[in-house]
Amino acid sequence: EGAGPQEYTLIKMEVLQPLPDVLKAFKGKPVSFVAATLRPETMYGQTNCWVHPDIKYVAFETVKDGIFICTKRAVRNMCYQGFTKNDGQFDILLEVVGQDLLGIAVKSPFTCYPKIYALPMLTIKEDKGTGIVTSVPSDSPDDYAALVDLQKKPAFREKYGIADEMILPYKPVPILEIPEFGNMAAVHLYDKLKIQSQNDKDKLTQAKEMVYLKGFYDGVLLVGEYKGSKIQDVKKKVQTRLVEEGGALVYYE
Ligand code: A2H
Repeated sequence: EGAGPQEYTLIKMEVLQPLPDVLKAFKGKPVSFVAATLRPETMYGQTNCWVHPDIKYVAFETVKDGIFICTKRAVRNMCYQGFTKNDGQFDILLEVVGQDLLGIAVKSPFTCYPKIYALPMLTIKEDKGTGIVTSVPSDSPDDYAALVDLQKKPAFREKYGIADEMILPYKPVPILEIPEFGNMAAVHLYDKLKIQSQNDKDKLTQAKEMVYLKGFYDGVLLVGEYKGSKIQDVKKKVQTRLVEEGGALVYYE
């Protein structure tokens, strides 16, 4: 993209035990899906995790955090950032397509839902972040649009073998207040701009721009340790907390 490397918060979403068959080889080790986000302060509102059914993902062993699952492209970056035992080197332990990861249950830091599921998102890009995205439908228009697609289209759920209980109980959580947009900015803009689906590209871009700047400068946290603080004052502190508590790492690309 532009000038220098982009810093992301890498959220560790740990696969719940017992491990599903596709990950059985890693019995006894922690296995995590890892998602790159620019919005660590929104992790209180995670309702699920997104994977692309057709993208290839790999598993590799980290120095301190067990097994990570993400795209091979992301591992190539991570191996130069101290994630692997030998700098610049990694071994691929497993290769799967996203389809094989759908419906897997994980636990993720800071969210009020103790168990969330890996669900399909068709707009994930292979060449950004880890290819896995954490979903915060209250504040991300893309996430809300993709969740509504699944919630209102049983045929779409069936196509990917997603059970109702992986989706229907998961409501967006009010986690930050943005003047004019309320406490569920993404839901507000989805309705206001009459967004139709996760493929409604132009409107989603518009919604993202609107929510982004305003959220950063005027958004106030409604939950957690920094409740009542402005996002711009605590974004970095929330990231530090996530890292200290072992729920996240810092990742650059
Ligand atoms: B964000 P940038 Cl609440 N494909 O995290 C598509 N989208 C991806 C991705 C990929 N491979 N990797 C990361 N992302 C998403 C939270 C969030 C995000 C909120 C609001 C806006 C938002 C929860 N999802 O992003 O191109 C991730 O979603 C708006 C763009 O590097 C990540 O942060 O700027 C963001 O896009 C990174 O996008």
